[in-house]
Amino acid sequence: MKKKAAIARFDKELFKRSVLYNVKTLYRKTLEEATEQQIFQAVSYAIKDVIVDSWMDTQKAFEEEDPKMVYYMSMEFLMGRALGNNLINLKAYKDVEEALDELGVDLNVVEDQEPDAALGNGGLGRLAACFLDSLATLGYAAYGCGIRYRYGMFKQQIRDGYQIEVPDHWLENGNPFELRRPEYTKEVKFGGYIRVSMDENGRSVFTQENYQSVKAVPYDIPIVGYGNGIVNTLRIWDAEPIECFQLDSFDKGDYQKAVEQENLARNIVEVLYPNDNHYAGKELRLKQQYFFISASVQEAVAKYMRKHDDVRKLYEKVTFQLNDTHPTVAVAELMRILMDEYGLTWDEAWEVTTKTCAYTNHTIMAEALEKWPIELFSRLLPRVYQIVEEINRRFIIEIESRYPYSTGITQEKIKKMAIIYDGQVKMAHLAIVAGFSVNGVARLHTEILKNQELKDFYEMMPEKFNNKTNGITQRRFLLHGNPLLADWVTAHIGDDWITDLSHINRLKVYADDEKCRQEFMNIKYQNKVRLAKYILEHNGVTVDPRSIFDVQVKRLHEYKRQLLNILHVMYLYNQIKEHPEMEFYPRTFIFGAKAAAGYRNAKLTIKLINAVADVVNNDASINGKLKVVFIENYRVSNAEWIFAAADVSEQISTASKEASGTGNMKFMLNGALTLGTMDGANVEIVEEVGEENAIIFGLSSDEVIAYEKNKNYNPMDIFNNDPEIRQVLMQLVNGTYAPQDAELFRPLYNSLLNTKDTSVADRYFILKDFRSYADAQKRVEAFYKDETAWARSAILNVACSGKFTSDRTIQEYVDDIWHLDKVVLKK
Ligand code: 26W
Repeated sequence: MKKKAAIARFDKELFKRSVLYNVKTLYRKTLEEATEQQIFQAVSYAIKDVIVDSWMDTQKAFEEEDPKMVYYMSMEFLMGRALGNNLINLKAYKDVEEALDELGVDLNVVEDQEPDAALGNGGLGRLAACFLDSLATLGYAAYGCGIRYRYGMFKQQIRDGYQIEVPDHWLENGNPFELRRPEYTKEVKFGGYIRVSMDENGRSVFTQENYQSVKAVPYDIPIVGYGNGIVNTLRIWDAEPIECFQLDSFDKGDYQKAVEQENLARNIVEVLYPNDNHYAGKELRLKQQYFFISASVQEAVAKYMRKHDDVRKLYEKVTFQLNDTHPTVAVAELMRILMDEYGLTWDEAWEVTTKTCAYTNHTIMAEALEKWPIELFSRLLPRVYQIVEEINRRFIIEIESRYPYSTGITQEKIKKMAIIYDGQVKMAHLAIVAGFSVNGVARLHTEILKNQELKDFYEMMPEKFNNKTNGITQRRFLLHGNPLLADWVTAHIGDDWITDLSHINRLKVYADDEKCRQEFMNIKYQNKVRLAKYILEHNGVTVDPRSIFDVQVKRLHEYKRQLLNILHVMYLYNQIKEHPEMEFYPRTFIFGAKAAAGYRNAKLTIKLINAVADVVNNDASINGKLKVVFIENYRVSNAEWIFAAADVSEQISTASKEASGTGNMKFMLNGALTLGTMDGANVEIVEEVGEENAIIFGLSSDEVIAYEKNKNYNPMDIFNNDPEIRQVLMQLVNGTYAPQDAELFRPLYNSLLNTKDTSVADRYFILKDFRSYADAQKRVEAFYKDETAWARSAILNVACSGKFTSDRTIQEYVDDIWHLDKVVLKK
C-alpha cells in the first residue's frame, strides 16, 4: 500500500508573504532594495520554515516508533547547494519558481547565490550526500555525522593555465539551513596521560589527566526526503574553546594551557584536507577524526540511553557505518565509553562494538592507506591507544590459534594482518577486525579486495565481506540538473522513476521511435547550448554545440589518466595538422578537475591541458574542428549542467584502480555513452546497457595486476616502436606546448618513460593503453556520425541506468547490513 504523503500542499501565497517578511526583518529592506544574496537568504529562511515542521514531525515519529538508526560517519559530505534540492524534494520547485516569478524574481538567479557546501573532496564525499538523500526518501532514520569545516574544498582559479587554490569561506554569509544545537555540546579530550586506580569493586579505573580539551558543538542540517515528509539530520560538529572558568578551578592560572586550548579549538575544524586518495599523516587530521567521532559516538550512546536502560543492546537500535577508514577510531572510542563510562567488561564491550560497527572500503590505492605512527597516536589519544593495543593483542592470539606455529606461516600472517606493526597503527585492519561488515563499492572492487588486497582477512573472516555497488540520486542529477530531460522522461513513462528508478527501463521502447530520438537529441542539444554559454562566460572560449561533447570531470589523479586523454588530443591535433583533408567530426574535449595542492604531476597535467587548449583553440587552420576546455572550479553545482550536456563520458582509469566511480553513473543517467576501461562500476554499467552501447578499451584488471606482479611492462618498447606516440611524447619536452620553457612538462614525460628506474615508469599503463584508446575514440566518431544509432544508444543508456540509483544501494545496505525499520509518519 502506498503511504500518503504527510506534507501539506505548498502554500504559494504564504510563501510569498514569508519572503517579503524575511527581507524586511532580516535586512530592513523591501524586495526591490534587497541584493540577490539577501533574496537568497530570505527565500531560504522561508523554505526552512516549511521544512522545520516536517523535521519536528519526523523526530517525533522517531521518538514514538524507536526505529533502528544508522549513523553514517564520514569526514566528508559533499552536499553542494541546498535550496534547489530542498525545493525539489519538497515537490515545491515549480510552485516556488512561479511564486518568485510573480514577485519579479528569477529562481535560477536566487539559486546561483548559494555557495556549494563543499565539505568533501570527490567521490567518497558526494556518495555520502547521495546516501543521505536516499535514506530520507526511503523513510529510514539516519544521521550523517561529520565536521563543520570553516573552509571547505578550496576554490580553484586558473591563472596562466596553472591551478591556484583560493580559500572557500562558504559560511561568510551564514548558512540559512543550519541550526546550532548547543544543548548537545560534548567535550573531547586530547593528550595528557592515563592514571589507573582501583574502584571499590576492585576494578581498574582509567582517568585521563593533564589533557587539553575542546567543546564540540553540533549544527544540524535538514535532509529532506522526496515527497514523503521525512526530514533526517546531517549533524556537523564545530569546535569551540572550553570555558575558562573550568581552567580556573582545575589549573589555576595556567595561562599557557588556556591559550593552547583556544588554539586547538580554533584549528581543529579550520579546513578540509584537500587530499583525495593520498594519506599525508598530519597530526591535525587525526585530531579532526577523533574530534568528530568522539562527539558523535558520545551523542549516539547518550541518545540511545535516553530511551533504553541496557547499553549492552546498543546494536539493536544503532549501526555506525564507517565511510572508509577515516572514522575508524570510532571502534576504540565506543569501547572506551562502554568500559570506562558504563562499566562494561572487555568482552561485553567488544560484543557491542563488533555488532555496531561496519566499514566501507573506497579505494585500493596503497598511498591512501591510513597508518598512524604509534608515537603520534598514543600521545594524542592515550586511552584510545591502550584499547587499540589490546584489540591488537587479542587479534594476534586469534591469528596464532588459526595458523599455529607448526604451519610456519604465523609470523607472515601477523606481519601482514596485525593492527599495530612496524611502529604504526593500521586503520583498515582495525576497521576490519572490529567491524561486522566490510564492503567494497562495486562488484569488481569487492572481488579485488577479497582476492588481492584483503585476501588474508577474507580467508580468515569471509562472512564479513560483501559488495554494495555505489549509486547516485536521480533527484539531484536528473530532476534538478536536467529539467528538460526529466520532463521528457515523465511525459513518456510517468514520474515513478523519481522514487523508483527501475521504472526508467520503460523508456527502452522509445529508443526505436524516430520522433522520440529527435526529441531526445534536441534536449541534449539545448543542454549543450546551456553549457556552451557557461563556457563562453567563464572561459571566453566559443564551442560549437553541434560538436561531440567529450567530457572528463573528476578529481585529478594519475590513475584516472587525464594525461591519457590530453595526450590523445595532442595526437589528434597532429593528425589533423598532417592530414588537413582527413575526415574529422568536430570535437570539444571538456575537462574539469581539482588537483591536491601538493600533487606535482596532477597540477602539471592541468597546466598541460590548458597549454594544449591555448594552442589548439587558437589555431585557425583547423577550422574549429578541435576545441579543448578546462572548466575552472569543477564542483557539484556546475557538474549538474556538465552531465546534462555530455555526449561522451570518459571513464578511463587504469583497470583495477577506480573502486567504483559515480560520475560514470551521472553521465549515463543523462544519456552520455561511456568511453571506458573495464574498471569499477563501468563493468556493471556495460552489463546493464550492453557492450554495443558503450565504448570499451584497454587492459583488463587481471592484465594490469599481472603486469604489476611480474614487473614485465616496459613503456620504452612502445616509445621505440610507435612513431606517433613518440611524436606526442617528444612534444612534451620540445617546447611545442611550452615555448618559454621546453622543460616544463619533463616530469610528465619522466613519469611515463623514466629511464633510470623502469619499475616506476608509466605506472598507470598510459602508453600501453594508448592505441586501444585511440581506436576506441575512432569508434566513438563513427558511432556519432550515425545519428540514429547514437540517439538510440543514448536513450538506452538512460533507460538502463535504473540499477545505479543510490536508492537501490541504500536498500541493499539496509537489507544486508543495517536492518533498519521504515519510519511511518502519522496523518
Ligand atoms: C587519507 C586520504 C584519503 C582521502 C580520501 C584517502 C582516501 C580518500 C577517499 C577514499 C578517496 C575516494 O573518494 N574514493 C572514491 O570513492 C568513491 C565512492 O565510493 C568511488 O566511486 C571512487 O571510485 C573512489 O575513488
